Amino acid sequence: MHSVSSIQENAFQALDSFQIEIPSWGFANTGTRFGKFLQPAAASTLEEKFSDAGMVHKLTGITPTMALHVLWDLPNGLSDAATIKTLEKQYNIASGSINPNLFQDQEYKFGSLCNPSAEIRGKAFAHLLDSVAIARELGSRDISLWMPDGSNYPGTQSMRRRIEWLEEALQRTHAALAPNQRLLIEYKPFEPAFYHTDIADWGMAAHLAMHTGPQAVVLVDTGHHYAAQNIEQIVTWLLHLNLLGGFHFNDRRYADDDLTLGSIDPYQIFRIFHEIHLSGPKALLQTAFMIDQSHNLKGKMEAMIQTVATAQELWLKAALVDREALAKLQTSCDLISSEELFRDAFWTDVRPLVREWRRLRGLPEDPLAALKESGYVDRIARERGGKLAAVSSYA
Ligand code: LRH
Ligand code: MN
Ligand code: MN
Repeated sequence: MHSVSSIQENAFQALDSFQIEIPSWGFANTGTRFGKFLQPAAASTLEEKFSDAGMVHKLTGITPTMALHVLWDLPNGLSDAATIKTLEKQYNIASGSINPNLFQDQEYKFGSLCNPSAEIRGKAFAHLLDSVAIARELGSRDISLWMPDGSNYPGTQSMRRRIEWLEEALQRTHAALAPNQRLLIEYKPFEPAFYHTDIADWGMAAHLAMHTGPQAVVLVDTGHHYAAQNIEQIVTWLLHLNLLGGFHFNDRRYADDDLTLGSIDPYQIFRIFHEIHLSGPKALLQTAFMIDQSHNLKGKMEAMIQTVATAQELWLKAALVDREALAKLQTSCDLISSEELFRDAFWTDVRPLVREWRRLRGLPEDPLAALKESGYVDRIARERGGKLAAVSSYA
């Protein structure tokens, strides 16, 4: 049995080790392919996104970086980096992962890096190199690549040739990385392509990472799996192979729903976090925790804070698993006791511990309530008035 103070010590250590990156596009108006419901408080300029991210960090203390999407946030490429550096200082938020955008240009109708046209593949590759240069200029470690490439009808594309084009482009991108940079390869089974997707699952992404080079790793977006897939087992394999680069966290009921984290299945995130805790501090350093959600009904600020706080609570719950005791129970195949030990940690109400941790660090004990009291959302809603931001409906 552990004493109350050792539980608290363990808990605070776990909380001190946890940070999560917020996406710039989570503050903008997004929607589905059927349309967008505009929110008066949504951000439509880069400065507004930085301001919102700064507020989330001020209230939670664990979101020091914001992921940027090149086309949405740096429409002029590298020359926008100077503006970003000013905003970083002004709003106390650093640039996080840099996301190339290979899915909006009309030329990418039949693919980007896998397009049968050498000219279009070249254009997509040039965009990757620009993204690497932007990341370097902004001091970002990770270039986070997701491609929409695929096809809609059998027989219409050579899946084989597209693998070869992709392998080549990724290797050439790897050659441009600085020693401290990484290329994160994200997979997704379908959407926008509905017959085949060029990087459809973790096996393909793992192969590409291994083939590309030591600085290429896999990104797991929790929304990018078929229903019923065991995501924590995929995470375990990637950790075993030293190929886990990071996560895009969100929740879903059907497909890539991009709902707030834990709104549907918090136990799954707990199980994923348990595998990371099991792998130790080195795995944690190499694993980028990022949010990729786009909620078109909930308020942007509220939804972001909900997700950040939920991630923090689930991280802590998973830290509370007595891993030594669990290993012994697993070895003796004591099914009930091992499962109950696991479930006990999940069902522990960690909110008082998190509140105490926040209080000791001078943070609001309830960030959602603090947001409301601050009047921030009312103010930005008045000032911004629901302008439409340019964000794709794939998000
Ligand atoms: C694709 C995706 C990818 C994009 C983001 C906006 O579904 O998850 O990570 O960059 O959405
Ligand atoms: Mn994603
Ligand atoms: Mn997605």
